[in-house]
Amino acid sequence: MKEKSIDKATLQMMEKAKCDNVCTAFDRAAQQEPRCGFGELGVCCQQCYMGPCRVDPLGKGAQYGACGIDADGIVARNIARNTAIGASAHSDHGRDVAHNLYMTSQGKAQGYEIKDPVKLMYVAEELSVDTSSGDVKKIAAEVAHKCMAEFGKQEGELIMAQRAPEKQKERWRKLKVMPRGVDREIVEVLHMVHMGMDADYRNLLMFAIKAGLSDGWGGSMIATDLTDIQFGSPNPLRSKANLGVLGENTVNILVHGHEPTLSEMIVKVARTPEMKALAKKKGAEDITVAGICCTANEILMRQGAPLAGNYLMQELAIVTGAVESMVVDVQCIMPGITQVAPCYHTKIITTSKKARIPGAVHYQFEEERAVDIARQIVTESIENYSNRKRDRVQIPKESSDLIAGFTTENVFYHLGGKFRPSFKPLNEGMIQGRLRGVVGVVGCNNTKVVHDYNHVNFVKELLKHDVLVVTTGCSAGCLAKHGFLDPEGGLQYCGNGLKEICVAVGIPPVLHLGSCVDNSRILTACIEMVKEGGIGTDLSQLPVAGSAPEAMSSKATSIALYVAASGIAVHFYPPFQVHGSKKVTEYLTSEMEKDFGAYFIFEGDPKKAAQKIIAHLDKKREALKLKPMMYPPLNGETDKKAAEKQAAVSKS
Ligand code: NFS
Repeated sequence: MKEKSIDKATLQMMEKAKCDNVCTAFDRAAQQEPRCGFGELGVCCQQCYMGPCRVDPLGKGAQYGACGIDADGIVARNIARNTAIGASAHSDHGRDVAHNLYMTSQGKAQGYEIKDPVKLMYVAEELSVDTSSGDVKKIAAEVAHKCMAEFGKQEGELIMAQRAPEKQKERWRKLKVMPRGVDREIVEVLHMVHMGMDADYRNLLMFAIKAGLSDGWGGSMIATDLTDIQFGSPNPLRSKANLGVLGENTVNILVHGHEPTLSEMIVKVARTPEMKALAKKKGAEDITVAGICCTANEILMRQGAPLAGNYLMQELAIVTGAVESMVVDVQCIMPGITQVAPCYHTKIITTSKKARIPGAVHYQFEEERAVDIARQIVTESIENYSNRKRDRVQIPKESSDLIAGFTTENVFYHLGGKFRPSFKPLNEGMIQGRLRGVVGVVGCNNTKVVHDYNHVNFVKELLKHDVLVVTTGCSAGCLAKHGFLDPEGGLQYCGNGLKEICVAVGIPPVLHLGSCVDNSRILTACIEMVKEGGIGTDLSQLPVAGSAPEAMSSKATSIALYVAASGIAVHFYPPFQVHGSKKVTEYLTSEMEKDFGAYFIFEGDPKKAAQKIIAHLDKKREALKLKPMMYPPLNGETDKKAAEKQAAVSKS
């Protein structure tokens, strides 16, 4: 049987799960086969109780739903609804962070501080908040208020969308997709997909794009900026990734989900002498707090906490038998974890009123009592250490070194060198042909793809062709585990041009930019490239692209749409469920370029997908009349020869 993952630790835990008689997502997904073809193609409609209806894409059976909607309408409606769900998740996250900042400014949030007043001032000025008083709390309160108001704004344009280059904004205005307010656009799309509303696929797609843009240039951007202000902007730091970070003799607490508010506090509390002493008293050497999914990225980027695993490893982390508690907040949390946990001693602790799971203990998170709640959770986890069933423990050895903590602001600094912070070396690298371009590799794992396979093989192909990779989300988790975020380890995959830049600047060839809301950093980094000059005046002209090679969630749909609508071509796999409509598929994969300057590539083979992206970058380079690439790409069998040739060119 084909292996379901390329990650050794994951495979080892899958084997253990089998021995322990534990069912995981991999098993449950297999039980769902064969899937419904109508659903896969997106032509199943469940908008009203006359349904579910389905349209035969082969043209033999029914061509319309009971109400008369055709395949194009059904497909577009499903994508639009999916986008609204994804955009709402990111945006609600952003709203919660804004609320936390506000509570902190009022002195009502226990244990929180405002850690980056410099960024606070920068954002305040952008939001037209008066900063003359220099009063951090007062300014933070106003910034939080202004950001919260962006969600409910009914008219005008999102303030942060003004960061986009002029050409881009003009395009959005012309197409009437410039978002007014975040909630406004999401609700409008949800209204449109109600039965008996919009049946015009193109119109539906435009409104879905608008909701997506309200996520990328609204909810997500607010989440990133306010998290930086509140918890501190990340800076490059070292840490480790994979299940091997769990301690054989430490109390292991896993934080999982997305919002940084509680997890940051748990890390802080777990590092206090008081808690460490309690752990020792109970026979443990220390306390390990590690993360899963995007919570992992949040605490890694700012606190250097290790990353235990990505999305498809959440249950398998429990299977190690060495996890005292898994503390979850919102999004990407499989209800399956409470089915796995009873086989070991692990406590599943839910903390959000919006995400409760049967079988879990619930501690409602409240800013006012954040430290108390964190202390209670850490204490109970320590108490649970003595319940660990030693004969059921098996922790994989795998753990890779990594560097994380890059941001638009500090990448600036690193690429520019200490004394000349600018994006110039990056742009120059592309102009001179040392660097082909930059690709953001992001997103989830999906049981329909061999776990981590697409991320790894897609990135390998890009690096070989001198493409710098930036990464977020569970893709970052994957690339960290497989050694790409380690400056020494990552270099072995690079073409010589990229290698030269990485060595000169001292960065890995894959830069970890954070969680999925931090995809907004990719947008702001692109803006800086445009500002630096020489490679286009609009994001759609840049030799850049995005990819979610193992996409899973609705949030990925929203991200993909706002990235493409921002002029950045997107590879996405498994594909959007649109193939039941020729028109929708054609729009996304081709016609969209005329409107937005970018389009979608739905390709399952990671090597082929990378080659398509490389061809896209080359097309952009040609249009910009950039110099030809300095070095031939490293290729398969000829890798060694090409490397020698490149080394010779380098020397001369
Ligand atoms: Ni993004 Fe992050 Fe992971 Fe996918 Fe889920 S954790 S917000 S949605 S699965 S990358």
